[in-house]
Amino acid sequence: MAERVFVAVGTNLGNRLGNVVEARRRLHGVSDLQVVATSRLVQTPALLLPGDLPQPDFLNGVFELRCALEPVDVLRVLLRVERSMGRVRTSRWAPRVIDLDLVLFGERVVDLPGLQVPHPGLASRRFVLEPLATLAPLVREPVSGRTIRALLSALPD
Ligand code: A4P
Ligand code: MG
Repeated sequence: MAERVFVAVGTNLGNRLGNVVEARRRLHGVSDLQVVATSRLVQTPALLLPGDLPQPDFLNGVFELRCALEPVDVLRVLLRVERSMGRVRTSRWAPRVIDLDLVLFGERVVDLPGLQVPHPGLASRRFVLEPLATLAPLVREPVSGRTIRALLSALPD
């Protein structure tokens, strides 16, 4: 069976709901790739780096993909969709029209200079775990071996 692939989406500029819908449409239009599910979306205050200026709230969610692509090819697709939607990279954690992160690719572990899977922030981010748990509570994060539901319940309030 094809591996279950999960992509986190985040947006805090412009029409945020429209951005999520448009990202889904563009991803689904890529050959050898389907978006098979979209999580519940959550509005969350921006997690900032120390010293950052305030930012608008995020709309966050997770897409589930089925694809016949390798993880690096999925990342390339995500970066292309971000660019095509007008994402401009300025500083780290700057406000963004669209951010697409590859959070899980089945139980594969990838550690390359430009790609870490599972996404390093996964286990600590409620704004990813909560939507992901609506699609895949019993899927395991392969490094810790813990389920998404367990990671979510382990988060501090
Ligand atoms: N990269 C490596 N691994 C991955 C992966 N698994 N998925 C590389 C996607 N990209 C990956 O990302 C920088 C580089 O990471 C990519 O070029 C890719 O080669 P970026 O999107 O340009 O930079 P970034 O997003 O500003 O930084 P970073 O560290 O990826 O931040 P995050 O984790 O994306 O967090 N607050 C709320 N409430 N909601 C949010 O969604 N997001 C962020 C950014 C901060 N605060 C937030 C949210
Ligand atoms: Mg990113």
